[in-house]
Amino acid sequence: MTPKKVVFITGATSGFGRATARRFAQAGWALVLTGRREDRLQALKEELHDHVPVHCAVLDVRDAQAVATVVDNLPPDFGQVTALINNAGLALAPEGAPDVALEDWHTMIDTNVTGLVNVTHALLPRLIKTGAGATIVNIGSIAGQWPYPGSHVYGATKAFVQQFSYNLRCDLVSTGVRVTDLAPGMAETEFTLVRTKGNQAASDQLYRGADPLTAEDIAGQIHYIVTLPPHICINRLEVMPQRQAWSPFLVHRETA
Ligand code: NDP
Ligand code: 8X3
Repeated sequence: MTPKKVVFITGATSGFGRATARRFAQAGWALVLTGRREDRLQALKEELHDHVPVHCAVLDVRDAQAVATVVDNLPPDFGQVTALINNAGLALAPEGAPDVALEDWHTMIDTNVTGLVNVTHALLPRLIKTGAGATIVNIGSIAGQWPYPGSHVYGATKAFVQQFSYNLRCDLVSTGVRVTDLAPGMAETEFTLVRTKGNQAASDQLYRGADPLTAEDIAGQIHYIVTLPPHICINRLEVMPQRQAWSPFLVHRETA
């Protein structure tokens, strides 16, 4: 029997990551599911393991040693990774920069930049061994390209994701490994609940009437990117809900 292709997903306990696990399970891939919340990983494993092989690992991507240990200890059937979905991430502190706790800036950098780099570094040898058709999908954001008030360090971390993805492309061009910066716009997940530290009303208000993207929409885009013929690489894919668009430049006027 041909071994199943393996997808390694960070942040599989919620939102895009969980929907991506379900999408790849539908397509018959073996799943490596990681995240900090063990109960959610176990629930997802229960849901999917009758259909495809599932390996779960509790993992905080900020911890480079823990990342290396999880990767070093992948069971043999999950060892040859074809796709890495660098999805774990978060925004904090929607208020303006002067009012943000330094700790929140550090948490975003540690997760969205250091965490993504930790996982990429640990899995690169396995992806290169897989070669043609292997794919790294880094979840960036429209915030990495377009500034807006309250984005401060979050948007800056996603700008890092974009440039790191492009630079990786250059270094991996002879290996067959593809790299994509997938940059979603507004999508209804637990993202705003996390950003507002648990304010469900604020989250509901943001998405109300906006017909936002869903986690399943993004999972579908990830699956599309990863299953393209090996000679095609999407460098960056920016996806917004139809009802979201850019706004005019911000101008602060003195009052008379
Ligand atoms: P969710 O809050 O629903 O999911 C975030 C996931 O990241 C969770 O599974 C969480 O798992 C994981 N995570 C957070 N911190 C860590 C950590 N230190 N170590 C490991 N896992 C971690 O949000 P989304 O699904 O929306 O977000 C996924 C990605 O998409 C993020 O990178 C986000 O920046 C990006 N994005 C989101 C958009 C949106 O509008 N929703 C738009 C553009 C980009 P756990 O807490 O169990 O560790
Ligand atoms: C999340 C999308 O518009 O909140 O990355 O920055 S947005």
